[in-house]
Amino acid sequence: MRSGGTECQNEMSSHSGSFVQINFDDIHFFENCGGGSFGSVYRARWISQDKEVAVKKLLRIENEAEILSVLSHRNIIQFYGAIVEPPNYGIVTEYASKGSLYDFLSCAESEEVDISHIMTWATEIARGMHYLHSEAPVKVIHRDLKSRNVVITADKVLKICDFGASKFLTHTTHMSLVGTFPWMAPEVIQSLPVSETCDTFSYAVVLWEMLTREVPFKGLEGLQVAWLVVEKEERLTIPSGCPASFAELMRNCWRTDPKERPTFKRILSTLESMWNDSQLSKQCNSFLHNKSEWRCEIEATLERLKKLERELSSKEQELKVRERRLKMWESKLIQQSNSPDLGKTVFL
Ligand code: 7Z0
Repeated sequence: MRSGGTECQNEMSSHSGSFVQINFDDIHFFENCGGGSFGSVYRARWISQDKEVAVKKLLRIENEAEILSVLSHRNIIQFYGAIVEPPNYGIVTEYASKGSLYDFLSCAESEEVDISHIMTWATEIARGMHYLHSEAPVKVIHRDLKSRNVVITADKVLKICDFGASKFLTHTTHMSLVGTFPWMAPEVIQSLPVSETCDTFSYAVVLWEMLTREVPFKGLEGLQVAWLVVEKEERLTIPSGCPASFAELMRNCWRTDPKERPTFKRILSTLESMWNDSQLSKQCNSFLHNKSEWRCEIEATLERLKKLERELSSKEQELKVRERRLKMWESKLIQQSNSPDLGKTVFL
């Protein structure tokens, strides 16, 4: 299926044409999604199909698009087609009208979510990830799963976005990377080789966000988060009243050794057994309602970590002063050893 004219046959043929090609003129662009925090993604209208769509503008279309275009699952953003008209390139997908999960969770006016809602959403994200890892025609490791990359449709279904982004290398800018540290597994932060379970780590951060409605490592600087997670093996604070099954799931997902973290198949069966636990929903709803009791635990951790940072930077200052003093001694010693009279004198 091709929509619109065929003026660009030549350019299209270089992409062996297995995906729908959409004419640039057939798209009417509206605003940038999420005020630009979502990268160069726009809400738009696909005129000939009379459809609201999302379009990610790119500098070029990588060959990977061919592979990603065949992916289809209820919980991943649906690919519609690509714009391949140099210098205009773009990926066109379905548009989720309720915006990102991040914005939903941080918006005070958003409706309250009860535990069955959280369980449904946790299951949906896990299903989407299980599809990407194990059911799709190609294995896709997301590497950048976070609540900003999960969007909510009009009928409140969650869709995972940007799973192809690491292959397009569209958001390798320093800024976006820094904002992503709280979701990143230690091996991802360190640019070590990754496996599927780096997404497991990120998934549990999103689960923590849904349960606490807090911003992970709020107020800490990106590189400090990286250092805390890698060097100090710090993890987000699981409030004491958090139901044990959720706490255990998050702790397992945040293990330092990627091989010890559960796969999404395991996570799905864990969630399944949690659904069957009638005690859990009562426990959980009281946990969600008593936020005033446990919010302080998260805040106390943040204060402790900020203090750690201050101590560290004052230690750093002290070391710099000492280093400077040593350098002065060194140059004095060199001067002295170079002067013939005192060459053999030892100064203490
Ligand atoms: C706040 O942002 C949004 C938003 C973003 N609110 N509602 C939204 N609905 C949809 C989108 C989107 C998107 C989008 C995307 F996630 C897009 F327009 C293009 C690409 C991707 N993801 S991708 O690069 O990993 C991808 C590439 C291919 Br090829 C096929 C599918 C996905």
